[in-house]
Amino acid sequence: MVQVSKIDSQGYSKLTAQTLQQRLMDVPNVMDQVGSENDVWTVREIGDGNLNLVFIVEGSKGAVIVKQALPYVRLVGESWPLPLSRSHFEYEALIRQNERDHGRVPRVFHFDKVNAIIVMECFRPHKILRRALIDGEISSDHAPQVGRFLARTLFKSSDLAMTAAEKRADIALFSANAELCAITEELVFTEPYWAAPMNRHTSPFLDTVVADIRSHEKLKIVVQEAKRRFLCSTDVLLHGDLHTGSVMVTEQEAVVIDPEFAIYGPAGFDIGMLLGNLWISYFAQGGHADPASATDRATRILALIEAIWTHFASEWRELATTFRNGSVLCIDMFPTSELLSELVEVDLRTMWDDALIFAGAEIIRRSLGLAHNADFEDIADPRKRAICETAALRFAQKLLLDRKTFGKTVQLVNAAAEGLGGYGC
Ligand code: SR1
Ligand code: MG
Repeated sequence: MVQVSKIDSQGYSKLTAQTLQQRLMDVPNVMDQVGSENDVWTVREIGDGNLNLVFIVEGSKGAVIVKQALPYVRLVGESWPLPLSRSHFEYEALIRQNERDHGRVPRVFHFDKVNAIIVMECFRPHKILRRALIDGEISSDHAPQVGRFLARTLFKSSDLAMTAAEKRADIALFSANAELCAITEELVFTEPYWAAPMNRHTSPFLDTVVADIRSHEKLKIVVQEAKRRFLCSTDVLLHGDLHTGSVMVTEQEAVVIDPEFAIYGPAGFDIGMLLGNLWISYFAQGGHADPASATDRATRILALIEAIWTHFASEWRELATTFRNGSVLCIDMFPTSELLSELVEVDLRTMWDDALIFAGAEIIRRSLGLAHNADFEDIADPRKRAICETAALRFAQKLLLDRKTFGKTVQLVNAAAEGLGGYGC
């Protein structure tokens, strides 16, 4: 059982590697995992994300991760304040995700709301999926796990699986995660499309493609319509920031972390974020490996994308047959129905089309907005990086503008990426 801290009334104070043991050693659930007060814990700050402090704490019994929200955006500094409440939304999302897809997210051992601290399961020897892909470690075993995670967490938070009362209460709870959503609204859907001060890109090589994107009215309208769906929809509970840095892997296992951007929204958003980041990785491979290895890795990333979608769709169909206990289309009303199967296929097509648009927007913002990805950033030679980024951006433009011409299947979309020769840089 999760224990809520006794020191709630003392107010927030920032953890350091030196103070952490003192602060947490009286929490029984933490001691159970790490070791008793007589132990000396080893504490290292390992956070390399944009927002929070993250410590790994090791003792005689084992290890935990201690994540603390800072009252500002770590990437930018104190000039950009950010509410500590994101820690609460992450905690609430982790609890729900663990119920909906057991074991696929870290277990929470302790949550301290005032200090915005979550003590959670440490996945070892996992590494961040983004880094694994950069290192050429691409495993097809991840596809069923990630595809099912998406289907289970999204479907089970939809009106097909929740009662209206439960869903309304949950929407109200997560609606307060407004500041984190504002980051997405600005950094994903708005700032990349004008010369916002915090934007950056590989200049001068990307100047032409960036200018093309910023002056393309039709493209900007597609993105604004997608932003509107992100703002208006309360379809399902999203992870909200499901990029390849939010997935940790071994060769056999993939787990999902960091749902602090959780919000109700369109199901295609999580799918599109993840696929967008996988396509980024695909286009970056030429910057990380010799042409033959890059081609091989890139082909395996496309296969991974295809398999994730296939597993997602098949699990969604399965849940739509067996888990329809919500306020809409409930099993009692439609025990079996061919019409219902058609409706499920319509839903899947909508999610797929949305996902392609969100993926396009994600690829664009990671190349010319504020928050970039190591996939491209770690390519030291700017000319080489720009070739990869340009191919990715051209593909993103096609996702936004021409996706209907690709055909409906993931294979055909992948073929459009391949046709651009993204891994030839
Ligand atoms: C200022 S935060 C930038 C990005 O980091 C997070 O992981 C989200 O992706 C956000 O957009
Ligand atoms: Mg994160």
